[in-house]
Formats: sequence, C-alpha cells, structure tokens
Amino acid sequence: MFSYCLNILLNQFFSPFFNFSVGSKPKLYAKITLVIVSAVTTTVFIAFCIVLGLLIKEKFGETNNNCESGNYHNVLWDIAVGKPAQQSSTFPPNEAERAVDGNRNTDILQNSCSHTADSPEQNPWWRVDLRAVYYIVSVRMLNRGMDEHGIDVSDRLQNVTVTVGLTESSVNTTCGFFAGPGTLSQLVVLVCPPETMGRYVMVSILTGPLTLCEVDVIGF
Ligand SMILES: [Ca+2]
Repeated sequence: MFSYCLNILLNQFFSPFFNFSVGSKPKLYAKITLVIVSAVTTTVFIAFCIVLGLLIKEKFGETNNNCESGNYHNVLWDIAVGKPAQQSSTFPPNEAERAVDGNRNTDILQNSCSHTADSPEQNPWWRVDLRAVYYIVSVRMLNRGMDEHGIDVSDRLQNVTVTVGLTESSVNTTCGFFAGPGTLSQLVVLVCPPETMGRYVMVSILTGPLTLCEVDVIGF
C-alpha cells in the first residue's frame, strides 16, 4: 500500500520541485512555503491511506488490503487452500487437510483426498478454518474419481450440505445443497446467498463416508 501511495504522491506533489532553480529571496521563500505545504499534504495523505488500509483489514480480514496491488476489481480467489481442516473421523491416512492441499488428483490412492471413517457414521462432516472472516461467494467440491484398481464409488457424494459460520460451534448458515449423486471427478459448484459471511466452512453429508479431493472456497 505504501509504495502505491508514495508513487502517487511523488508524481503529484514532488515532481515540480525538481525543476526549481536558484532565484531571489522572495522566490526562495515561496519555494520553501510550497515545500512545507506539500510535506503537510503528503503526511495527511499517507495517514489517510494508513487509516483506510486498517479499516479494510478490520472489515474483510488480513488478506484484503487491495490498495497494494491496485486490483480491487479482482478480489475473488480460493481462500481455503493450505488452511487447517478437520473432519468428524478419518479413514487413515486420508486426513482432512488433503482436501485443501492444492492437489486436484481424484484418485484417492494418490494421497490427495480426505476420507471419513469407512464404518457407518451418521452425519459425517469436514470443516476448514479460513483463519479470518470472509464474504463467501461460492464453494466448489471436487469429487473422487476412479482409483487405480478401477473402483468407482463417486455416487457416495449425495445429500451434501455446505454451511458457513463465524465460530467452530456455529457453522449453520447454509450456503447450498447438492442432492447428487456425484459422478467421477465431478466439480460440484454451490453459489452461496449474497452476504454469506464466516470464518469456517463445513461440508456435511447424511451418511458416510465423506470423501473430498479438493474444496475451493471463493470469497473476499
Ligand atoms: Ca487434494
């Protein structure tokens, strides 16, 4: 943010001074006055940028300081990749983090899909902690594909509900529902209602197991 703001300031306020030449005392006083006025204006502008940046950070979270890049129109991205994840149970070694590891391989034997317990479990779930509060635009779930032995259980992905919440214990704002059944390596896209906001995103299913090869959370 500072580099962007300083670039503007240098171009707007300081460039005229570089053309100054030594002259009479009245001219010198005028130049000094202009420099002081410009310095005060610069200080005020920098303070304004700092306050604006802090307000944006407080409202939207630590990664939303778009003054730095100048790309305010381009605020959508996957905010889940690499974030801590948990699930109701685990069918080893398919930990919850594998659904946000950035690897989109859909063969579960290639170690990039999460998988809850293989034994019967009611309402298994998977949850990611975004580490900050975001407006959630959509959630995309990448279903498992055929494994190297030719086994296809992609239809297990059905009756899936995605919810969002501000705390671990209150992830109950509905983003969307997928009736399914899923197909091989299907990318299920759920668009949340406007103003859906939260830090935690949860995927839950009526009956397990729940397998997710990647979950993308799009928000800002
Ligand atoms: Ca993955």
